Parts: sequence; structure tokens; C-alpha cells
Amino acid sequence: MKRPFPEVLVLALAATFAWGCPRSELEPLPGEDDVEGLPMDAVPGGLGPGDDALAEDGSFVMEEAVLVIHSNAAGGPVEIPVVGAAPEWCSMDPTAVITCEEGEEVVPQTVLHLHGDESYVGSGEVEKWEWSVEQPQGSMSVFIPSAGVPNPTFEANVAGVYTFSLTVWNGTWPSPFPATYEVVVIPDEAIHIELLWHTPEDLDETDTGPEAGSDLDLHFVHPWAAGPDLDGDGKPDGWYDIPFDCFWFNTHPNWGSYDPTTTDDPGLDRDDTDGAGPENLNLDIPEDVTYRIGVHYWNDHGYGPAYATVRVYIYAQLVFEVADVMLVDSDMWDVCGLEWPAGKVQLHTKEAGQYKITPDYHNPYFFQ
Ligand SMILES: [Ca+2]
Ligand SMILES: [Ca+2]
Ligand SMILES: [Ca+2]
Ligand SMILES: [Ca+2]
Repeated sequence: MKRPFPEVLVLALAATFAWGCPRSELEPLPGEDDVEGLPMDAVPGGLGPGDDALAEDGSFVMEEAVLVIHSNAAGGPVEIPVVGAAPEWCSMDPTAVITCEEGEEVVPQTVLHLHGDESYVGSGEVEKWEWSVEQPQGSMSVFIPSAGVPNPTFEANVAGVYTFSLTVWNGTWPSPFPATYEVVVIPDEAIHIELLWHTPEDLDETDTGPEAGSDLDLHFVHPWAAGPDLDGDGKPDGWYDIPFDCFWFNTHPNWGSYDPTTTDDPGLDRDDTDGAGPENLNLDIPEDVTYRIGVHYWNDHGYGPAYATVRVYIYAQLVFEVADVMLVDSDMWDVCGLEWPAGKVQLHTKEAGQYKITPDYHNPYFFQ
């Protein structure tokens, strides 16, 4: 049966690929028939993958194979021995290499120093770098200063896996495969809480600066927190209490023991005022109490509703997530309770089961 011409190329490429160089050239030995345009099979032989294609004196070690040509001529398939070697331009393929100073496992909010400058070309120079990343859901970090430099930095703020890819160019010739590098971000404290948000009307959620995005705030209150009862449930709300609400104005209060060497104080270790988040809160040695977690939509800066996600990690395990809850400017969302030492997280709801959101929430001491 006659097969179409393109298959010839596919087979020849597959055979050369099997020898370890994707761009070897196959040539019939002198005196053999011209195989152009004929259907054939290639049977790899000679060098195997990983064999050194250069002899000690620098000359090519020729690779060998047999092409089996099928046609409707009498006499059956014709076998043609072929030899080939990777021509010089094959070594002009750039190879992308990624290294990371901080390694493959870090805590949240680590600034990663990525290096692509060990990428190389056999003959020639790497002239262009292009980084990309797959981030944990909701994470919106960017390469600094850009995704086009050899050695960018990148802030890994959200727990989970970041997979970096790098493609490099020798002139207009890209590396055949991108290099990839995985960094796992693992919280190292007993309690780690993340607030992330998505604001559809903000067309660039990664830019920074005053009023560049919407501003949601994470609140973490101790049961001793007091204050007005603006949500009308008959109990002090606790939000904005000082010192017993840990939030942007009170990021590192002293709770529990007064001994400053005891790591029993919560820390709002990342505040975000211009979209996306995250805001991260950590607590190393919790007290045996029930904490509460809240989210306040401080200022939408004109970008409209935001969709908030709260994640709670206990000893690095994700134990609670409530995702994409719509909030509008000035909403106060009483998210959940966190009971210690059980590590149990209880979603707070209204009687009919809705999220416990109080609109137009303005604490008398913190308003704008
Ligand atoms: Ca923005
Ligand atoms: Ca904020
Ligand atoms: Ca209340
Ligand atoms: Ca303390």
C-alpha cells in the first residue's frame, strides 16, 4: 500500500530523534538509491540516546540506521543503510536552565531569586529570556522587573505550588523545550490564614500603588476583643479592637504571655491595599481559645464588587476554604471561628444559612 509523502518525514525524524538529536540529517550512503519521495520505515541503529556523538579528536561519530522502503515494485521492501551526524547547527539549540537561590521549598512571602543566566547555547549566545509561571489559585504575583530578564525576582506569597517555566532564544531560535522548576510554598506556623480577592472591574489586578486596586482587609480577633455591636447580634463585634483585633492598624499585637520571647502573638505579615491580596496572618503558639476571622471591604477605589477567598492552614494543612464570596464596599464579613487546640474551623452563617455579612460597616474610630 502506498503511503503519503509526509509520513516519510515523520518516520525519518522519529528515527533521528531516537538517536538523541532531534535535528540530525539522514543521507543515503554513496551509491545507494535516492530515497526522496518514497515511503519508508527507519530502523535506528548505531548510536543510542545519550551516546557521545563526538570522537575525542572532535570529529563526528557517524550514526547508523536502516531505512526500509516500501513500494509496489517487485522484490518487496528495499533496505538502505544510512549514516548521519548532528550537523553543527544542531548545537545552536539553546538550552534553558533555571536555578533558584531559595530552593524548592519555602515559606509564604519568600522573595525568590530566579536565575536563567545559566542557560546556554553550544555555539552562539542566549539573547532573549521569557519566563512564565503557574501559580496557586488566586495568586497574582509578577516577575520583577519583568518576565524578559535573565534573573528576575518573584514573591511567592500564597501557599501551594508555583511552577516556573523558562524559554530562551538564540536569535530567533527558541529552546526546543522550556526549562521548568517547581517551588512549594509551605506555611511553617501553627495557624496560617490567607485572604485573596478578585475584582472583575479592575482590568490589571497586578499593578501596585495607591488606589491601583480594591482594598479588602483581613481581621483576626481574640475572644477578649470588645467594641460596638454594629452587626446587631447582641455581642460586641470585636472588629477594630486594639489590641485584640489583629489587622492592618494593629499588625503585631502582644497577646497571651507578655514575655516578648514567647511566640504566642499573631502577625499580619502581609497587608495589601491595591487588589488581589494576599493578606497573610500567622500565629505560632495559639492560646486555648476560639478566635474569629473577618474580612472588611475597606475601599473599592471605584473598582466595584470583589470576590473574596479565605483559606486557613493548620500546621501546613489546608483545613478550611471559603471561595469567591461577593463583597461590596464597606461590607463586614464575619467569616468563621477557629477553635484551639482542636484546630476546628466553623463557618459563621445567618439563621437562613447566608454568609454573615453586615453592609455599610463603619467602626466609629476607623472610617473614611
Ligand atoms: Ca489594578
Ligand atoms: Ca487591605
Ligand atoms: Ca455583634
Ligand atoms: Ca505575647
